[in-house]
Amino acid sequence: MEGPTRRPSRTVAPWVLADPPSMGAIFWRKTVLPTRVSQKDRLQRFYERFKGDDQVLVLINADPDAIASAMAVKRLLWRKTAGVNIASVNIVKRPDNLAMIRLLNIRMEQVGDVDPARFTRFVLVDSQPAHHELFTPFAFDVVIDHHPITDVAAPLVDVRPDYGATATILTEYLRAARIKPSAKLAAGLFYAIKTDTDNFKRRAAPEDIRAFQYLFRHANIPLVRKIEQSEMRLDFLRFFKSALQERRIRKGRVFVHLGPVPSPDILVLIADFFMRVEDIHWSVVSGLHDRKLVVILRNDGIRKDAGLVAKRSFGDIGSAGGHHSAARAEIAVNELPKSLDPKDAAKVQNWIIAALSRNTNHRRQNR
Ligand SMILES: [Mn+2]
Repeated sequence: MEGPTRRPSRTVAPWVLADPPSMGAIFWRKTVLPTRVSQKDRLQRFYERFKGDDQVLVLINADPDAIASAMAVKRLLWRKTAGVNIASVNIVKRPDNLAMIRLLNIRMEQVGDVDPARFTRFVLVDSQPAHHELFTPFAFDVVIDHHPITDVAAPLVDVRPDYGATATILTEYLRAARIKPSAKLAAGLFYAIKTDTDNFKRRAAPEDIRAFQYLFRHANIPLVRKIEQSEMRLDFLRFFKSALQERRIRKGRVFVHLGPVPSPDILVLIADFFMRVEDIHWSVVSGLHDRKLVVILRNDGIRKDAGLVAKRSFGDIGSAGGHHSAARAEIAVNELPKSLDPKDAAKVQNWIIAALSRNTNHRRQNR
């Protein structure tokens, strides 16, 4: 069986080489080693952007994918430049992200704390310059991302919107460079792909699956598990207690208003928690944070539209929107009706229930 499959490539190659050499090269590249060769080219173009005495600053909007991708850039440039620093435009607050930074020993600064004059090269990963105002002053040398492409001008732009994670792209760079990732770097990239694809429930490319399989072999999986399970902070637990005590349940809908909370993530965790109860098909958890009333909506996604409900109920006084099963509204406290005292939890709760019931009970009439 070997003969027939091998013979054509043997006969094709001399014919290609007999043609103009440039044509031959293209033919060879496109038919024989398309992904490999182009990834090698990408890696070469990446390395061409740096010199041995460069001080490199990698900028990110920190989330697991951005953090892991920045780690990979640092690894790619190890011993190839004078130094690589990572700076983020946001302050990391999510417990799982904090656990990732701590468990993987990631050194990261705030962009406001770094002196750009100290650096000679700038890299942006998992974002594009237009995504954040703090990115705009920088002249990036390299931009690697997987979000839909915007107007990007940089000597090397590698944006692949089909990919589920930037970590997948960086895994390909590492493999092209024949760098075996450390157990921690692999854990970071592995976790990044898991979160950005929502455990492959969101759109992903075959490349994401391939990178995932590869990283699994190298990653410290218990570390990944610990990061993943770090969704809570100890001080969050008392809000679970009051949520269980104060909850109101009406026809499979649970409502709870928690008053001031140290982070809106608490509301998300509790709203998701109530959805685990078999009889619950809507969960609405609200609280006050940063002079805003934050309302988190969850439902089972069966013939419901949380995004639409949020928009109709709160869209004219605040920002509101989301998907079919998950939505969020944020209303500045001074935009609330004057008659409503934001400190009166029971009144705020009633006001939220009234606003929502206009849009959930009579959906058909509202159409
Ligand atoms: Mn991403």
